Amino acid sequence: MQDTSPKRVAIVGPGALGCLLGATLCRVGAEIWVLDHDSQRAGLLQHSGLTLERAGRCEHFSIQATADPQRIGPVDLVLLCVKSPALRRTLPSLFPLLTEKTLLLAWQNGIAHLPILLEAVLPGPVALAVTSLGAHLLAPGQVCFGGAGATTLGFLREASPEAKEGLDAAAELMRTAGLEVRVETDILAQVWNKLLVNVGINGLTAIYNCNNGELLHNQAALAVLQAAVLEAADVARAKGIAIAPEPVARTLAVCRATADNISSMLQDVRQKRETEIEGINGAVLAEARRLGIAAPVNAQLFAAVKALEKRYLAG
Ligand code: KPL
Repeated sequence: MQDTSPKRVAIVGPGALGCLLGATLCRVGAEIWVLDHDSQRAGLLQHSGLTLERAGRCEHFSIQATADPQRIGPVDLVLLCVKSPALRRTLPSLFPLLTEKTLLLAWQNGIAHLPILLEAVLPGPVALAVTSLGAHLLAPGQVCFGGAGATTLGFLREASPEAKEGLDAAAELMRTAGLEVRVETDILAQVWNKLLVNVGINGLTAIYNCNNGELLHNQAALAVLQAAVLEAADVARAKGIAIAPEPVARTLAVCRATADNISSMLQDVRQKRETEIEGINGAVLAEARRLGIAAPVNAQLFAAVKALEKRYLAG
């Protein structure tokens, strides 16, 4: 049988998730490259590699890192881990990595990335990854595991048999590395089910400046979480999306499973970066308006995070 396992893997964006995936795939012997728009940080990663801290233990991995995609050249698999606000400007820099066989796997939260990926003209197949893995960065290249969670992969558009084989091989590589990964045909439902979780957790953790688990002990936050998730579930159902039962209970389960994790949105706020609020509560609000559905709690969360962002982005 032909070995279709991805050998050369490029991680684009060495944030918490990118570093976690890089370190995890190093374990199974894949050749890992990290592409970073920041050449200074790329130099640091090239020199110091990745460190993964998990359950009090630290593991170190050597990788290759660069800000120059030409140095990497064509790869089998691209794990696109930049945040959705950076997606549009990142895609053109990926062409040196891509052939018609390269699978591009996009790991963004929310739904803002969907139209960008659908519009993009790229040489190879594009698939989405929807994950509940938790991780946060301690320093550049040093990542702390924040909770195990399932990852689902699937194509946004109809894919060729070769592309499907490529996705199965990527899933198998990740499973070999110890991740819980499955391939689904209805990835849009997965995207929305994850969106509902992010709708409930991300904005609130940014507003209360707390880890995911602390939301469970904050009655005011819990009431907002529940209302925001139910509003988003109504919007999803009105769009005909197959939402899994008990979205609030599932969101609380993610809070428990990733209790020590600093959500990606709180990490953005602490680092004074643009957040993904537009693609999460903002996107729910926009869809609700289009459908004539009220979403006042999502509107409040959106406004509160935008106000937080404005304070540091303006300064
Ligand atoms: O996806 C996440 C995020 O932080 O963006 C969760 C699942 C909430 C884990 O922190």
